[in-house]
Amino acid sequence: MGLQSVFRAVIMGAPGSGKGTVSSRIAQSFGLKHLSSGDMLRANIEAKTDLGLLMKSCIDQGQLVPDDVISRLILSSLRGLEKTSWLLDGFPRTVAQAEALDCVYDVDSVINLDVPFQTIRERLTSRWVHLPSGRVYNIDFNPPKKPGLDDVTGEPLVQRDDDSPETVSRRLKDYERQTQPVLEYYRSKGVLETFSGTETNKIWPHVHTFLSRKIPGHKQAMGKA
Ligand code: G5P
Ligand code: MG
Repeated sequence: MGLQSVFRAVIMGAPGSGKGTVSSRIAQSFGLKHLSSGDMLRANIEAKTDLGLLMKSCIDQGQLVPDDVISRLILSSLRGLEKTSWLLDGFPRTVAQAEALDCVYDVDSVINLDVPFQTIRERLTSRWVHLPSGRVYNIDFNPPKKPGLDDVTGEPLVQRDDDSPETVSRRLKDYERQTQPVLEYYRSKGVLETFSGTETNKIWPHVHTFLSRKIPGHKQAMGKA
């Protein structure tokens, strides 16, 4: 546990395992600041920043961006948040990134969403996103109120360029090769907590109970939970 009542967490899981969906529930229930590396990169692409222009083809093809680029982006966005509880989603994704984060912050808990790859393949083909906010929809699971439009702004939803079936396969392979070692890294530090299942609504209560116990000031908030 960090000093004072600051809580620092990471959410991990394969592409499409529900990190974004669960993160927004965590942010809402526990007030952690949610920082998604993918949302930040996509915002840079949308805004046509130098970084976005350089990284677009890499991301569209489902390849990881270089460790130093993403580590700098995330660590600089954490600057000034020393007294804020946060949740990192999508970072770290390689052992080198985990080590870069370790230089600056101790992580209190790592939540690992363990969802079968077949389930993931089905989900990602029916995902729609509102790029400016990162809000995520799914035609079967959480459809927008009006087809094709964001619930809050009414702006159009799009499909991510990296959600085509071939690109999803590549992302899943990269995940096995580059990101699973990060799970080992955190397991050996004793901070890894794995939640397995095929449905977010069934996984979520377990994550909620776990965090209720972990987060300072939330211990008794929900009774036994
Ligand atoms: P991202 O943006 O970090 P991924 O690939 O890690 O991308 P992604 O695709 O954003 O992860 P997620 O956040 O884990 O998936 O999942 P989600 O969006 O919440 O849920 C997926 C879909 O399933 C949604 O449509 C949701 O509504 C639906 N869903 C959720 N639960 C259920 C359920 O129970 N049932 C059903 N039916 N549906 C459900 O990274 C993108 C790229 O950025 C670069 C890389 O190029 C990466 O490929 N990048 C990095 N590169 C290097 N290092 C890093 N640290 C990087 N971070 C990003
Ligand atoms: Mg996501």
